[in-house]
This record gives sequence, structure tokens and C-alpha cells, in this order.
Amino acid sequence: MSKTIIISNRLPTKVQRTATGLTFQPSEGGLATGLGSIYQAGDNVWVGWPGLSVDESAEQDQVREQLSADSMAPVFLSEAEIRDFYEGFSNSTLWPTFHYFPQYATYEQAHWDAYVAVNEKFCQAVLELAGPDDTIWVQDYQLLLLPEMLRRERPEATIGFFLHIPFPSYELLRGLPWGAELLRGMLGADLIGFHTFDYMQHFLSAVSRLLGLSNHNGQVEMPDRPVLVDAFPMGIDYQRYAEAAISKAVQHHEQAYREALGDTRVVLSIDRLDYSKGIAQRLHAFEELLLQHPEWHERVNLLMVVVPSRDRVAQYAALKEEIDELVGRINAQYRTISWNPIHYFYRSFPFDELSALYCLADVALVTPVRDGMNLVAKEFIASKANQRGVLILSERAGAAQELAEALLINPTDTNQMVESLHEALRLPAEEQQARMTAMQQLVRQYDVFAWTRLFMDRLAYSKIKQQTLATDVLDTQAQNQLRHDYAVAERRLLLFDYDGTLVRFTHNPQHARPDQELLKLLGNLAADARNQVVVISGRDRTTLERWLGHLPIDFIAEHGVWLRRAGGSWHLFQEGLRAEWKRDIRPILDQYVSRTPGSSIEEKDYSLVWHYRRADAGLGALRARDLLNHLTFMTSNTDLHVLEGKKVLEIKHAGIHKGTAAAQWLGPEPPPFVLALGDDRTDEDTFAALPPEAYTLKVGPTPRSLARYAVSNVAHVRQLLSSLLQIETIVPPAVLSA
Ligand code: GDG
Repeated sequence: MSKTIIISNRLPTKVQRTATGLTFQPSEGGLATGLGSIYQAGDNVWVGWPGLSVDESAEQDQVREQLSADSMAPVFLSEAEIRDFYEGFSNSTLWPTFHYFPQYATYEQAHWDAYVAVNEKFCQAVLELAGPDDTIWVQDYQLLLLPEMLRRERPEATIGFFLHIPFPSYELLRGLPWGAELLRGMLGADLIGFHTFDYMQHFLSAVSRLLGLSNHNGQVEMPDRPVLVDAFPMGIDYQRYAEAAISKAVQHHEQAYREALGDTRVVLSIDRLDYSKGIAQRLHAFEELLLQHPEWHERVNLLMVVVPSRDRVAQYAALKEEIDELVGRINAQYRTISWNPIHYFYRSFPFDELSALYCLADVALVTPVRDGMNLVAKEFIASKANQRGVLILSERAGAAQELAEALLINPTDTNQMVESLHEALRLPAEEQQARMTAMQQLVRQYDVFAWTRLFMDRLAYSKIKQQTLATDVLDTQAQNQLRHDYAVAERRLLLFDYDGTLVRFTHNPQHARPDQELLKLLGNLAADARNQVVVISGRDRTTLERWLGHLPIDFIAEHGVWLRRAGGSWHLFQEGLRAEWKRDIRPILDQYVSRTPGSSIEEKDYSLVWHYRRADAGLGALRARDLLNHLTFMTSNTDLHVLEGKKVLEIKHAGIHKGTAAAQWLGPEPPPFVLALGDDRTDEDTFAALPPEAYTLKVGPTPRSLARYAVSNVAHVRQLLSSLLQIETIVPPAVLSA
């Protein structure tokens, strides 16, 4: 039975040291709730740091034992690791960078080293628990390297990764000395999830620009497997907040607060202490409201909860001081004997009291300058049993992508915030209800359980997709069988693609001339009377002729347009092919060349090719997509076809391809041994045209092909071909005819 392992920096239980010993308290966070149904089932387990430093081994055993009863496994971090990995690289490098505060980011080699070491430590902890085909779900920015570390040790595992904070624009990542390593770390997963489509796009663009890996509909092709990238907006436990709102205990608290405040409108602000949350900007806006709209004096209160967080990191301590100072100043300026404008709490509230605050509030003021999602906004919505209440929400919170009925604001535009507050406090009840009802529907439907289900289903799907498309590697056993079948066959057809199969790709296609080793290999294979060797390429016939024409081999050029039998002359696959269309298409390609430095056009007799191997990877991929759409539109009612190859787009006649040409070599009675080698999308047509018993071999890293087997690279191809030649010399004739 395979199991599921969840990994996050913090465990969903808070372990604390008290005078009487250690205490264990389940945490109420959204993630813990959402994943509760997973990690508590069967043999599943949650791996993470228990939240305090435990050095003594007896105490570690106690923690381990106690947590294991609740399906958790601790990773213990030393004080130095907490300082360098957690407060250092995680919260002083990654957090500010990913929230667009690069000016707060520190770049310390020691912090990076600790980050690598702690990710390794998590990796070891997971490996102790994980079987070869378990499902592993890694959470958040503290563990960006873990997917790849796990992949190295468990190549077959199903690995998911979810980022809870924003993924920033490529420019921010480029500012980090370790950007490429972090991306590679994440790409160890099979599925990478973000809260929004924007974050996903930023990630794909960084992967393309920093690693040169393109994507197709959000799928990144890694050498050993495709990686799916998708958006999964996280939800909350809606029912919990909705039920609390109508519970006696919560109503009791709400009533008590109401009596204490008197008849004022309540604006609520709840966050962890963090510069990304825009707390100071919010206070400025509230101050401006009181200045510009004195009619609200004594009629409005701001209830501001700031939950202590990371106060050992310098910026957090400074922010705390700034907030204290602002609140003090505003209250001192505006308070009266019976009215205190801001009620400020620097602590955490128990759930029932938090819920009562949500119920009480007329307006929730959620104005982060950056926020991955922001669950407070959703919790406020779920708590509104009578659908009364207005949400003011920053357009830079992930939640803004879903909650279109909120009053959306730019958190740095104080005037807009003031006007939104003024508007929210006067919004007619019917409009409040209409907006709230629409948002409640959405938050109820996409709750945290739906989020978990969607992610897990998609993760399972990504694996199934990989497996159904996977081609077996040509292992020793298969290679021996191939050699045996070759040895006993009296007639053999050998179809070889050229670039990327017989020779490695070169930056300039004209530099891919055959070397002596290859010429000898082909010559020797063709010298065997039982062999018919065909080079089947997309190249023009002149180049093939010049490079290989002296060998006794056949040619298929221009993806099947031109054919030539050994020693014969070239003829067209089909008489009457037209080439006038090139006059219309060529100017379009010229335009793309001028807009895409490094790209070029290759003109063949009956096709045109746009090459972008030498262009910037990101720009090339972008332009290729554009050009593909453009050309597909232009050729929709013609017999032309646009073909996507490796960093090329080719426009050619539909219905003529390597497969149709290869079929001519099969004849009415196909030879008993057929071997086809190719690395490219265009070779798939050859593979598809051949009988199922043919040896079709896909060359290169992508293990998804119609081919029966995969071989790793050109060197492996050459080694295979020379091993076939050795059969002639080492296998005695008696065995050959057996
Ligand atoms: C990260 C991302 C993303 C707050 N005060 C009290 C209290 N809370 C709870 C809230 C809410 C949670 O804390 C805060 O969640 P947020 O989503 O608002 O923000 P982060 O902590 O920064 O979380 C964020 C999230 O991960 C999930 O992916 O949305 O963008 O930054 O659940 O209710 N809970 C209690 N008392 C309090 O006083 N009990």
C-alpha cells in the first residue's frame, strides 16, 4: 500500500515548553484543517519542525513518540539552523524577495548553506518514511529545494509542491544569486501549484529565462518527465466559520464587544505582523478618513489585531515600533473621553473571539501590499450569517482574483483607500447583501477541502499521464533482443533521422557535418547486403547529398518531399507539388526574424523553416507561439501544414511527412527487421507508420513518444549501431541462421 506524506516547515501541532514539561497543542491553521483528512488517514504522515528547539535526545524521543501517535514525524532544528535557515534565508531572503521587497533581502552565503543543509535534513527524514512509489506533497517557500532532492533518491515517487506565497516576476528572481538552483529544486516535483494564474505565469517565465526550459500549456519538459504547473486558489473551512457565527459562544462575545463599543461602525483589520500586509499604510488611510471626513468622528472604530510574528528579524521589530507609534499618535490626536478611534491588540485571539470580531465588523479592511492569497478576507465572508458587511480588498492579494465583488483597492493609493472606506461605511444594505451572497457562494464551494481534493487529483493525474505516455528505456535485455533479431533477419530496413540522432545538435545547423566515425558506421552498415540504410531527414536534399551522397544509402529529404535510392537520382514524393505559397509566407517569417534576434529562415524547395535555437529562450518561445497562431490561421484553408519541431517551425505540404515516405520503403512485404531512430516530433510520423514489431527508438531525454524504446543520446545510438556491426564478426554463421 502506498501512502501520502505531507511536508511543511511547521507541523500542525504546536509543541511548547512549560514549567511542567512539554505541551502539545493542535494548531488551528487553514492548512492543518485542509490536510487533516489526508495525514490522519491510514499510514499517512506529516513531517515538519515542531516549533521549538529540542536538543536533548530523551526529550526528542518524547516528542517523536507523542507526535507519532498523531501521524506526525518531527524534524529537529538546532538554534543555529533556526537562525540561518528559518529567520535567515527563508524569512530574510526569500520572503522579502517573493513579496517584492528586495531592499529588505539579505544575501548571506551562510544562510544559503543552512537552507541547503536543512532541506537535506528534511529530505533524509522523508526518505526514512517513504516507499518507492509513495505520494509526497511538499509545502511552501522554506522547502523549495526538497522536491529535487527527493526526486534524486526516489525517481518513481509522486511529488507535489505548493507555494503559499506569491511567485514574483522573473526580474526579482534574477536578483537572487541562487535563483536557478531554487527553480531546479521546485522542478523535482510532478505538479507545482500556485494560488493564482499570475504566479504560475511568473514561474514559467523564470524557468524559461533562467533555465532555458520552455513549456507547453503549463507543462515543462524535464529530461526525465514532464512537470505540470497549475493554479489552485486555496480556500478555508467555510462551515467552521459559518457555524461559529451562529453559535451561542460567539454571539455572546459579539454582544459583549458591541456593548463595550457603543453604537459605532466597526472596521476590522487582522494580520500577522508583516511589512507585506500594508498595516502602516492602512493606519495612514484611517487617519486620512478622520481628517477628510470628520462626520465619522465618534461614529467609527478601527479594531486592529496584529499577531506577533518573526520579531527577531530586524524589519519586523522596526515595523512593530512604527505601528505602535502611529496608533498612539492617531488615538492621541482624535480620541475623546467616550471614543477611542483605534483598538489595537498585539496578540493572538482564541478562535471564538476571532470569529466574534468577524461577525461584529461592518467593514473588513484587507490591504496587503503583497499577499499570496489572504485567508482573512475569506474568513470574514464565511462569518457573515446575515450577508451584511463590506470587504475592502487589495488588488495585490491572491484572493482578489476570486473576490471580484469586494471593493478592490490599490494599497499604496491612500486617497482611494479613504474613499473606499467612506463608501463602504455608507453602502446600502441591499448592495452589501448582493455582493456578499455572490462571494459566499464562491468561498463555500471552493473551500479548503475542495482545494486539497483538486490538488491531489491533479497530482495523481500527472503521474498517470506520465506513465501512459512513457516509453521504456532500451535496457540491456531489450538491446540483446534487438541484436538477436537483427542477427537472424535476412532483410533489414534501417531508418535513421540525422540531426539529434546520428549527430548532436550544433548551434549552427551548417556545422553538423558527419564525422569520420559516423561515415564509417553508415558505410559498414550499408555494405552488408542484407541492410537497406535510409537517412530520413528534414534537411534539404543538397546538404544531404553533399555530406552523405557518396555512401550507398537511400535518402528521404525535406520530411518526405524528396526521395533518392542509393546511386539513383532525386525525385519528388508526389508530382505537381506547388511552391508559390512561399511568396506569401516568406514576408511573415521575415517580420519574425527582425523581431526575434538570433532567429533565421531556412528555405527549402517545398518548405520554409523558422529557426529560433539561437534566440533568447523566453522570447523565442513567445514568438514561436505567436507565429504558430498566425500561420495556422493563414494556412487553415490550404493544403499546407505548420509543424513544430525542436526550436523550429516548419511550413510544408500537409499529407507528406516522414511517415508517408517511410511507408514506401516498407513495400508490400515489409522486411522482417525494421529499426527506426529519431529524436524529434517529426520522427513520430515515422514511428506511427511502421508495423508494431518494428524497433522504433526515440533518442533523447523526453520519454514520451510513440516509439517502443528510448535511448538517451547520440552516443548511445552510435554505440548501439557499432554493436550491430560487431554481430557480423563475432556471431558465427551457424548462430545467425539459427
Ligand atoms: C500565508 C500567505 C496565504 C490571524 N489572527 C488570528 C488568527 N489568524 C489566522 C487567520 C488566518 C491566518 O491566521 C492568516 O492567514 P493569511 O492567509 O491571512 O496570511 P499568512 O499567515 O501570511 O499565510 C497567505 C496563506 O499562507 C495560505 O496559503 O493566504 O497569503 O502569506 O487563517 O484566521 N487566528 C487566531 N487568532 C488570531 O488572533 N486563532
